[in-house]
Amino acid sequence: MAKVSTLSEFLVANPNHFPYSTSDALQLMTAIEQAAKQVHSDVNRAGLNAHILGAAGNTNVQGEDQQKLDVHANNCFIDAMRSQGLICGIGSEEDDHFLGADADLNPNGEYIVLMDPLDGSSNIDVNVSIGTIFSVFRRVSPKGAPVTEADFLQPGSAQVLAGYVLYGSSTMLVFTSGHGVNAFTLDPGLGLFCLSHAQLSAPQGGKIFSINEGNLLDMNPALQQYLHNCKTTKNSTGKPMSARYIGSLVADFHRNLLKGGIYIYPGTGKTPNGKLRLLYEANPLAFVIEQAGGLASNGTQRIMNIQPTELHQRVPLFIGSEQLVQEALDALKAVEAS
Ligand code: P6P
Repeated sequence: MAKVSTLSEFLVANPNHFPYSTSDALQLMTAIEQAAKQVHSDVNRAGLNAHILGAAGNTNVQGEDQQKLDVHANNCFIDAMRSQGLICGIGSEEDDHFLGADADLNPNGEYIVLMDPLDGSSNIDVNVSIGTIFSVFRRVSPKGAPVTEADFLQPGSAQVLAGYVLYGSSTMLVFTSGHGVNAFTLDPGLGLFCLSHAQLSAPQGGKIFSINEGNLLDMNPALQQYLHNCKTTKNSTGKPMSARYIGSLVADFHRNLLKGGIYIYPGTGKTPNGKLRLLYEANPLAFVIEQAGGLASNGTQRIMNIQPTELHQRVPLFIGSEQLVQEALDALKAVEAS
């Protein structure tokens, strides 16, 4: 039987995968792996430990009810990153402001991390897959100085590492450092993430579209027409497509990455910038999908070209197989041009 690569073995065997240093990559990914295993354990026992289920009784900066596991996962990832000493700053969905030396992060660290520690957490109590999304940049402020907002407001094209953990029927860690996308599945017996999908490539096309159509009537008429066409023969597949919507971004994204498909969370009349966040949801998944041969856009421009202006800014998201995303963007453009 072929030798299975653990995450650490993979990083050591591919020193060119991390432009700065393999030891940095090992330390960063070890921190992420360590926290992911802890969250995996807690998520899988959540049903048995009622005290960690349910709402934490407060809301995050987005005005969303924080789940107890949200807060717990946030603390797990912050603690793991703090212990590595490479990270000078963390921006998290669960924290209003970015964290630096005030959270005992190392001012001499050379990297900042942005994360959604537990995306889709409202699904925890109904046992639906959830995920962690992470994005890593080199700092732009001087080493040793306090971390600054500019360190976090970099375009997605400057990411050095990004990926997600999917807590589903199995727990998977999927990441890219700009040299393709590799997926590692947790072997609970070994307590190690092992390479299960090497150099993942997203199918060019697909027959799945993933969107919450509850907001349909408040969407751009061109998008409404595109979605109607998805249900007829008037789309690139030549037949009605399949609607799949888990309501957990990482799960919907991962299915489309493997099987082909498009996920859309558009702007609407009420929420012109949609719901998803640029820095710790759209950017990291855009890096992954582009490295797998797909596309990620806000409807008019490449997600990773967007110059961020604030930590928690939202952005419309069209992401997935190249042909399907391009078809949706063309449909939007066609109406604009007419
Ligand atoms: P809606 C979960 O809250 C999340 O951020 C994503 O994981 C998910 O895709 C989306 O929101 C679901 O939002 O409005 O369809 O319930």
